[in-house]
Amino acid sequence: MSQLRLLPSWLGARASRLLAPHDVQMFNRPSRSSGPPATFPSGKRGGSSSYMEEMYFAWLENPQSVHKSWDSFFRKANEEATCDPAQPPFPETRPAVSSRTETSKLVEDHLAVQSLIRAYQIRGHHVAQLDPLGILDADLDSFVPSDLITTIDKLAFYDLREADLDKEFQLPTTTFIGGSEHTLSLREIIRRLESTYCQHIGLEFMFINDVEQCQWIRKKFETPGVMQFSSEEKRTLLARLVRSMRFEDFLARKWSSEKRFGLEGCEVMIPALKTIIDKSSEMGIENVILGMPHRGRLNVLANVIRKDLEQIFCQFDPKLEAADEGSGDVKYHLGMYHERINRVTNRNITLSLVANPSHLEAVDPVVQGKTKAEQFYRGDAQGKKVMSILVHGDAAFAGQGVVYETFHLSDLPSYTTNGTVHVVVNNQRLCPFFLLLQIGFTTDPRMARSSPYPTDVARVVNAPIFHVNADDPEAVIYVCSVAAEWRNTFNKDVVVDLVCYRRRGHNEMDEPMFTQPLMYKQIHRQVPVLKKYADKLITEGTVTLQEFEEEIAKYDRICEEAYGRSKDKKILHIKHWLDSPWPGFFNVDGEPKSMTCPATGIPEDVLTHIGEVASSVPLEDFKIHTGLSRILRGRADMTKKQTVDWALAEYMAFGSLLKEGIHVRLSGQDVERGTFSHRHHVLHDQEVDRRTCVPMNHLWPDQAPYTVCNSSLSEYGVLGFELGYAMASPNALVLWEAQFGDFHNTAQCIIDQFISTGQAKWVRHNGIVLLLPHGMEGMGPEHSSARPERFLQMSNDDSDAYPVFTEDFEVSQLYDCNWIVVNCSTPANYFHVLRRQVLLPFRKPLIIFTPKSLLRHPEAKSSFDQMVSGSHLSPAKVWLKRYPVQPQIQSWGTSFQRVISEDGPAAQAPEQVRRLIFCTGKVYYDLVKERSSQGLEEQVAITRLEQISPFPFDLIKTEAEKYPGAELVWCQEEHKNMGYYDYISPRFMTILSRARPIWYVGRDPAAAPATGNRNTHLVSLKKFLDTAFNLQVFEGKTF
Ligand SMILES: Cc1ncc(C[n+]2csc(CCOP(=O)(O)OP(=O)(O)O)c2C)c(N)n1
Ligand SMILES: [Mg+2]
Repeated sequence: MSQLRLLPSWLGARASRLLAPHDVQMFNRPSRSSGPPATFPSGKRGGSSSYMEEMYFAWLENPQSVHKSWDSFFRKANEEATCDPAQPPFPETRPAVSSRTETSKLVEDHLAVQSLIRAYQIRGHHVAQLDPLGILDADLDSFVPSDLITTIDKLAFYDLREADLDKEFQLPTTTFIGGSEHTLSLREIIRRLESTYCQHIGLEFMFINDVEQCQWIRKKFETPGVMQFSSEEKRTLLARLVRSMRFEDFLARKWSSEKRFGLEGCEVMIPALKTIIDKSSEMGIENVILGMPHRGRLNVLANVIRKDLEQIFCQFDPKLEAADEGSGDVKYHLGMYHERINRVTNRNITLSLVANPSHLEAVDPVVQGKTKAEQFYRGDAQGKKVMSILVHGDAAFAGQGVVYETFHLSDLPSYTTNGTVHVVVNNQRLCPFFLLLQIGFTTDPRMARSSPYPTDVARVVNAPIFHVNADDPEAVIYVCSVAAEWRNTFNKDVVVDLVCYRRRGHNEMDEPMFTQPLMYKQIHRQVPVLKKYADKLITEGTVTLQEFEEEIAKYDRICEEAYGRSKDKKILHIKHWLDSPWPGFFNVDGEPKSMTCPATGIPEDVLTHIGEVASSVPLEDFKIHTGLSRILRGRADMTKKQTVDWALAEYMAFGSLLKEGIHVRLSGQDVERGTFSHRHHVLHDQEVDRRTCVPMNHLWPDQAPYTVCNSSLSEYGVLGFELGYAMASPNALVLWEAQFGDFHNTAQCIIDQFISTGQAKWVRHNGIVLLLPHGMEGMGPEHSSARPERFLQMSNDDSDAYPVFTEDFEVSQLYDCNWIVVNCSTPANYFHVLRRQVLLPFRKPLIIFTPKSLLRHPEAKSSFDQMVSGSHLSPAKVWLKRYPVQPQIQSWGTSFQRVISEDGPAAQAPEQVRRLIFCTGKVYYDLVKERSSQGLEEQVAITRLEQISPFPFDLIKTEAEKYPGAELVWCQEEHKNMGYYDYISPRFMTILSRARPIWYVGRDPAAAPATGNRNTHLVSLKKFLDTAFNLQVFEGKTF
């Protein structure tokens, strides 16, 4: 709120407030900018009292510190004031009224009033009383905009005078402060503007480019009497505050030395979230997906999601045993899913809170992806049934880039969730009074953000931002109700900034007095919001003291009883904390229904049909580019010859899954065409702007839908989004493709915290597929390596344990691992691994290193034979017959081959073979070429490892045993400290019982993944290929 400084009488006379005396607070608010401005006022700041005050105080302290024009001004004014104290020393800027016509004055005054109204709408929030402690600035700035009428002298800014205050003015159509009145006195106009924009609600919305939306907000907040609550509503609000507050008190009493990241200081968040949910339910929402950090999470689980209290309380017992495999997670990270009746609307509502890691804001895109998927599966394209709510901490909201990335998905057709309500728990501000700080952890907010508010990031998507003083529960409830209405009217994001404080430290074990003693003395004096609100309702007669006390006693009893029951719980089932249950997918115990995977081959006629559609334009009068016609002719030709390249194999995999009712979604940068211009899943009419066709959606009349979408240029946000999408249903193939594999590292948080560890922590399976273009092709250190070593290092299969080869070894190994890492060398195997991903009776993340040059390599082709179901005698099946380790596959048709063994001359006489080279991916083709050029087909066998992790111990053992006299070599094109070597080496040792060495052939260790010099690239390639076929090189070496 506007402030009055201690001025000399001649300044003070001008500065008497227009408003009620309680608005006037007598203390200084230093400006954010250091030191006083150095020049004489001019332009819009001329005559501004706050500016002048700054100057005056600075001048008083040291006349040299201000510009000399100010110095002489104050000297002169002082002299004049000494002569005639009644006379203000300010020069009169306004020309005499008599010199103007009455009409022009009328027009000018009306224009001035219009500007004044607009000034409040734009800048009123800067002086709103947002801080519950009454000492802080939510925008880190004590500056009072000069165009707000905080003191009478500011009327001069608009060329208005005190005498104008009681004149009536016509109200413009851009304000609703008049209600049914069209004119108001200037005094009343200012009073109503102050009451709308400068009290406990601060509105930021005038940057929105849509007039209708601005009008809507103005109407919601400006209309007189909008914030009136029935006594029923007030009692509900009080009861919700009781629950919120007493829940934290209860935990604090029972477990005083436990971390729980309590909500104290922002207890109003519980009624706030409940209001958003109530209002949304009233407007038709049936499913709400929430994401939030640690603070207040247990309270949200208890009082918003309504998780059984004993399930929460039992987690404080250190002796609680875990029923599920995996690491589990701390209580304030777990997710939850609950269907119930909304008591206010009496409608069904499903609430889920998505499990999240400690990494703040990482869950945001995940929540959005899950929300999008739920909308998609319900056919809720407009988001009328499903919505998301994201809760943020102020420091994280301002500091984490993923917040921005997530906002940028909010209006993209394939990523929009049709509006999210964001709630910021804003407990961190600068305290100029004590020059002390309230903190994120221990950081001064001025050091933590460059933007005035922590919420400014939301402005990029034109989301309105409603700041509200969290100690005024009714203001909070009103704002939340409008926010929910906004989301459900315009289907756009909106932010509620709950300006609050933290009664304790960062967590309950933190001592805030270490770093902010005076601030916390002040906080400890602060009357809790519940008491303040209860007192208000008791005073106004809405509730009696007895009713209030009974409400408290009732909830305390509920907690005590639940606490009693919680002591009986000895085992924690994290399965009961799933945020996304998959009904029917697992058996009743949550286990896979089988430990087998059907063969992934498909009938030949299905392959042919998909090939034909892939090479056609299914729409009439649709003209495609001639270059594309050539590509489609190529596909038709391959289909006729029953062969596939990489792109066509992918088509076959996707198309066949669609036929089986599996939704396929492929997302990433430029995925529609494919980074390497090989995919072309979206055809563009060359003559009609924006007319497109996705042939994959024209395969069969009753097929599942195919979504292919170019994403924004984000990895963290988009991968998180797709992960959330894959979370919603097991019956989908959700793929994210990196433009080049190395770009996944800007999404590392999603990979580390969710993909590799998610199941272990939260029991939630996830079948997301990452397509990471990878390969050393002389393109330089960037764009070459998708960093397989990183994924392999995080694989959890034991390098030193000799496995037991049971009949279901292949599938159970997949079940036990944290993710599957493959590098396919043939299109057919790529086809199979994509299909296997969905046909498995459980879900695992799948990381595929995908090719670049192999996309067009003449040898990198597969035949239908390698992809069909049934009794074809394909080379794959010949191989399987010879090494019958996969009985179910043998009888059902072709499948993914974890290892592709040598099938040339060396395999005919394995005992003659002198070297067996194991490799993975594209280097296979270089090796085959080199072997042929050296005529070593009989002496050297080459075996491809297609599934790197979990390591196919069984097949590698068989391969090694097949060539008893051969030296074993691992060859890779990546540098020695990268790629696969460190992963495969100990596993080879285990399976070979350390009886035979596995020699390394490849590039030397290096810091960068690849050279930037093409010639160096070729030289190093030749060098390691020479070594690979130098049969003497390891002679006499020991291991
Ligand atoms: C990405 C990330 N960086 C750092 C942390 C460590 N950390 C945990 S809470 C916290 C302060 C968060 O402040 P804010 O977002 O304002 O939430 P508050 O605790 O004030 O509610 C920090 C830095 C984290 N959890 N995640
Ligand atoms: Mg904070």
